[in-house]
Order: sequence, then structure tokens, then C-alpha cells
Amino acid sequence: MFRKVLIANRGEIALRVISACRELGVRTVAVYSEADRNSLHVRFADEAICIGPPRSADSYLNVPAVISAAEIADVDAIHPGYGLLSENANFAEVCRASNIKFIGPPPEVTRMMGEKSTARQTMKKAKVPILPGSDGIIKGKDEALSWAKSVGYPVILKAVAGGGGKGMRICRSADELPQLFDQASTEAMNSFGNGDLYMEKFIERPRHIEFQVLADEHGNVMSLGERECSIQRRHQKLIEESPSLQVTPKMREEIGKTIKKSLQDIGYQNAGTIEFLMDEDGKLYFIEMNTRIQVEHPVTELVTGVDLVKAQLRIASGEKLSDIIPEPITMRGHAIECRINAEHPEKFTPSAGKITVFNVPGGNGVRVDTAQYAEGVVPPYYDSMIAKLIVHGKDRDEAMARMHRALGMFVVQGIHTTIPLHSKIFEDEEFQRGDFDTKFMERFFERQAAGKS
Ligand code: MV4
Repeated sequence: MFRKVLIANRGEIALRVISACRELGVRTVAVYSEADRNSLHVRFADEAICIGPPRSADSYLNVPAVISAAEIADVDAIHPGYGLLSENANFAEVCRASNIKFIGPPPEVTRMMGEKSTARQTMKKAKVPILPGSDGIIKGKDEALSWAKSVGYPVILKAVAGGGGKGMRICRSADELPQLFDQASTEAMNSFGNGDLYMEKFIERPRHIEFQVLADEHGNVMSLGERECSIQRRHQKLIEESPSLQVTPKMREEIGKTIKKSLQDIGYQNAGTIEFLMDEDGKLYFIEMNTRIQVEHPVTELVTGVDLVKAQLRIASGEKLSDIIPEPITMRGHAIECRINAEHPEKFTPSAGKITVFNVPGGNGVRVDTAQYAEGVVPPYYDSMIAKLIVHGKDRDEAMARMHRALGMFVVQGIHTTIPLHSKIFEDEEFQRGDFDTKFMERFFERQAAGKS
């Protein structure tokens, strides 16, 4: 195991990694921006180094500053958390060149998966089901029109460098395609510095279902079941759960086998998530892969009993999956996570400021991952998520009841949060039935507005 690890992140995930390191007897080094001097990740790490001004671009995303801190603190490895540098292949390459172990997959794999059309082709070769679409990058509007004709409208144009819905356009007829092609390409160029597009058949009301995987450095891959992530707004997830009511044990086993083989082919290592869309007929199609630990990893931890962050550290230090997880995975009960954001619940605009009251719920089956506290400050520079409330129950009904009572006991004052919104979602019948898709929040807000008038 490593002697000392630098955590190149902030907030709850930095604390989550510190917790895993402590349990493994590994020393920790925090890095922080000038806005995060009083943050808990700084307080709980064994050492802390300031790496620059508040804005992420000047601190947490500053590769030379992070690497210098790692050299000065003399660490063996860097854990990138999620976001920030976690899927930056160049950063992983600099780590390698500096003889520091990057806790994640090799840069070659990250780079390949970051190029969405290449990831699609790679998964297709490995027999993972994909949607009908273009073979790689579309060279121009004429090629786009001929692909769309062969696939059939509606189609969706996506940025190969994409993520978070940027550079994406739904196209319902040949008439509107040329204009949407230009819009998508320009937006992709402005957001990612790469205007290349690919195309897929568009699914009208998809569910977003993702599979958690772990892969060691000896060619062993394991699937840890799925998470249902359809409850989102503007590409920001609000609620995640595991297992998905729509995934049967047979589908879970089949997809598990297929992705295991595909990731062995690729030479994948460490933790990863494979995202699928589920169509109205319940069929799953690969859309992209995330080569990092994800925000919603705790729901998988609660149903499988596997500590995913400790597994990441043990894998990166060369251990075999069969030593880390000796028994076959069994999924126990049901887990749900709410992402609590510092936002106006209706306007969804960030709400930075000082927290005056912070009462965290606890009790049976409740877990809270947060780096916030009373008198703590939510800076305006970063992501607005201030806590994750995660519950586990014997079944979905028990988990929902537990979440609803825990939300009622989660008191945050001084800033606005999404806690009241989350409470209302758990009172919604469509949510309670578990029969929803990625358009759920739109319907929910319509119901809310209708109910109030
Ligand atoms: C799609 C789709 C429908 N059909 N692809 C949005 C973000 C990006 N990662 C993939 N996205 C979508 N891809 C096809 N072929 C609908 C979406 C989509 C979506 C997907 C997952 C969760 C929320 C979403 C909200 C809007 C659109």
C-alpha cells in the first residue's frame, strides 16, 4: 500500500478519500485554494498545501501547482476525486512522467474514452449494444444528412469531446439538420476546443442507467450492478438509486458479462462507470464511459458492501480484485442518494454564503457525505453541491420512507438548498411508483405548478 497520497480535489470527495486513506493507514496531503483555507479537507488531512487563488483554473486545475505540491510533500500517488483533473489524460501522463501513481486508469484509456465516438466504436467491437448511428466523426453536413436518412429521424448530434449536454442537438427532419449541425459544432468548439460531431438515433424518453465496474492491474474486471440516474434537471443529477427497478437479474448478469469482457479487451484499470440509455422497450444501449469515481458511488457501496474508494487505492497499489473482494457480489436492499445543492429550489441559481445552522440527520440506514458545517462558507467559485444524503433500506419503500424523514431532519440555514425540493419529490406519486425517465423533472414541475394554482 502507498505510504502517502495527495488528494487533488476539495469538498466532500476530498474528505471521502481522506477517510479511505485513514482506514488503510495511508498518510494524506490536501491541496487547497485561498478560498478553502478553513475547509474540512484541509483540517483532516495530515498535511495541507495552498496551491493558488480561488478560481479552479488558478488552483485545483493548475497541473504544475498540483504536481509541485506532490513533489514537495513527497507522495507516492495522487487521487483526483471526480471533476477537476480526474479525467484529464494529460495530467495522468504528467503524473506518470513524475513517477507518481495516478489513481485511475492509464492515460491512453482515459483519452480513448474521452473521445465519445471512439468509445462508441470500441464498445461496438466488444459486442456491447450501441444505438444505430454514425461510424465515428461526421465529416460534414452531407454525410450527416445521409447518416440521418439511413438511421431514420429523429437523430441526435453529439460532440465527440462532449459531456453535460453541450454541443448536443436533437434533429427531427432533414430541413433543420444543416442549421443544427452548425450550432452543435460551434457550441462544441467554444466549449471543448473541438467541433467534431457524431450521430445517434434519438430516444425520446430514455432512462439513464449506469453500471459500476472495478478492474485490477492483472486483467480482472468485476461489475457491481447498476444505478438509476434519470431524476435530473439540466444534466445535473438530483437523485440516484440502486438497484434499478427496470433491470432484471438476467439483464444485470448479461450486461455484467459483456462489459467485463469489453473492459478486459481495452485494458481498463481501477473504478469506472459505463452509462447506458434504456429505451421504452427496456433495452439498454451504451452511450459513454466515465473513467473516474462518481458522485453517486455511495449507493453502490451501500447495496454491495464494497468500499469503492478503498478498492481504488488497493487496485492502484497493485492488489488483485480477488484479494480485495474475495466473495461474489450480492446486492442487498435498496439505496437512494439525494444531492443537496446550495441553490434556490425553484430558480436553480447558486446560493453561496455563510451557513448558520447545519443539523445533519443520522440514525438507522442514513449516511451523509459532506464537508460542510455550521459557520462554514459556501464559496461562489465551485460546484454548488454541499452534501449527499444517502439512505439504505431492506427495499425501495423503506429507503424512500427513510429518505423522507432524514430530509425533514436535515436543517440548513443561512443559504438556500434543494432540501425542500427533494422532500416534495419523495411525496410525488410518479416518483414513488419508480416509473420515470429523464423527463421526470419537467413533468414534476408542471404538476407542482398545477397544484398551486
Ligand atoms: C441521448 C438522448 C437520447 N437519445 N442520446 C444527455 C447527456 C449526454 N451524456 C447524453 N444525453 C442524452 N443522450 C440518444 N441517442 C438523451 C440524452 C439526454 C439525457 C441523458 C441522460 C440523462 C439525462 C438526459 C437529459 C436530456 C437528454
